[in-house]
Amino acid sequence: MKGITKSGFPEGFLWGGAVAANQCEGAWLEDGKLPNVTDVMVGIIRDKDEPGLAWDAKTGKWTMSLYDNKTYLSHEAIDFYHHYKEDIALMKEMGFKAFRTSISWARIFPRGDEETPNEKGLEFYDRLIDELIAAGMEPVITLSHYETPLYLITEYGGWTNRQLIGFFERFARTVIQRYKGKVKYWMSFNEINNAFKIPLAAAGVIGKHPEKDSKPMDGVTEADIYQACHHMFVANSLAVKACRELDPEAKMGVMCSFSHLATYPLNCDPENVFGTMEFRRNAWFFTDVMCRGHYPAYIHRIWEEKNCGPVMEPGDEEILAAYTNDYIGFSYYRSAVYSASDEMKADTGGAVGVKNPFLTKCSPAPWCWPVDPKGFRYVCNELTDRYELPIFPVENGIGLDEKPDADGKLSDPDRVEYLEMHVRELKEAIADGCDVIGYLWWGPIDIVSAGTGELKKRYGFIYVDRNNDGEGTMARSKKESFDYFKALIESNGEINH
Ligand code: BGP
Repeated sequence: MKGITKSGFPEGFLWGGAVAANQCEGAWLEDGKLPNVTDVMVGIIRDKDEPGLAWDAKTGKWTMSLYDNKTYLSHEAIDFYHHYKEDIALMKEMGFKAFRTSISWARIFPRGDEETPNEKGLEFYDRLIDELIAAGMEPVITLSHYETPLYLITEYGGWTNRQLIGFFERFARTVIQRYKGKVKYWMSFNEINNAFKIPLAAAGVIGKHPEKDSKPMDGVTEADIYQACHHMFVANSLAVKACRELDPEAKMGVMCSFSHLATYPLNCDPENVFGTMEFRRNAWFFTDVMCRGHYPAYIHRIWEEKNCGPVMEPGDEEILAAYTNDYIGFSYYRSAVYSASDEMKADTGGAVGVKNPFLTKCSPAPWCWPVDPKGFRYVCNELTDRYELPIFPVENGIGLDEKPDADGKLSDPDRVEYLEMHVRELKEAIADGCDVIGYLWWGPIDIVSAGTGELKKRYGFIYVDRNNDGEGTMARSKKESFDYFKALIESNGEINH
């Protein structure tokens, strides 16, 4: 195969890591930034912690109202905003070829609806992106990693409001223009296909007609979510258009959570097989629209039967058709098993169904995400077969609860094993014919968990001294996996043991 080196990976393969602004930067109100949606959430998993929003009957609007008895670790996070140089130097030491983060929308347009950007916010990303390039890394940028500015939700009602398309387009054009020639890989919305699972974080959807004591998600309907998704699809296409016009060398990808695609039927009972197909369509739906440029046939029946189809304006479908994405970015953590007689649940890692007796390893309790490297190869192949586009796993990793020993050492063999097993399967996927751009480890430095808002769930090769109560020095130190990943990158993916 063209350009493949003896390790099985192509030349120029983008090894590296990924984070999100809201999970690492901290400085949540610094230099003009205003809150984004995840700033009022402890973690994004619904029903665990209510978002800090209260209904103000006088104004008839939601307002920020943080809970005194909850810790919002993301507000300071790991203070990447001030530590980025030190952190990038450590990634450079590991030999990273790429680093993914998001440009926090609310740093650039603090409310979201301004005409002109916040220069101080842009200056931070000027420094960050230049630092990455100087360290030899390709910056991979997500436009919104669950980061809709909160004002757009409280004042405009979020993505169900069509006006957000224009606000997002302005944001996309501003940063694409600014980082033209510097950023080659963009992605529009992180895990857009989590819109149904976590509608507030992933699709900025909020209840519209709450009663006095109602909670932010009360009254949210499927129709609201499809409407928000339609607006996000158009906004995504306009971001693709902006990219083609402003920086034709750059690529605009989608970003989906594709652990969902690794959902297997419990057995060959046709009910389970067909149910699995339908369940997987919840994930396919998003790339079907964004990569093929039209709504798939199967969605029309759902819209009709549930009366939940979105309102579209003339010209929308033409925009979707004309501007499809250039590559598929995705996260993969785990697989799931579908049984028609059991309810499927979900967490940030993917779907949660019946226990798979063939998967004997999982991440530690309470998270217990089953480890399934073959599922990774399966997803890569499925995506390639369906869309024939380059694919880019931009999140893969394992969260562990760990502390340095008395000598300050941190041994993490489970992380090394997880990494090795997934890289091995990725190599197979490349041999299968998948066009894989790179491999980005999720959270190469410990950050705040998206799902639960903890710091105790650590993904890093680099340990950060801060705990769930927010205590610690913020000092960074290397775990044993640091050297393993370094060696893996140095050899372009050669597995040594
Ligand atoms: C994905 C998100 C990330 C992330 C990761 C791990 O869903 O894109 O933001 O954090 O999952 O999830 P968690 O942090 O809940 O362990």
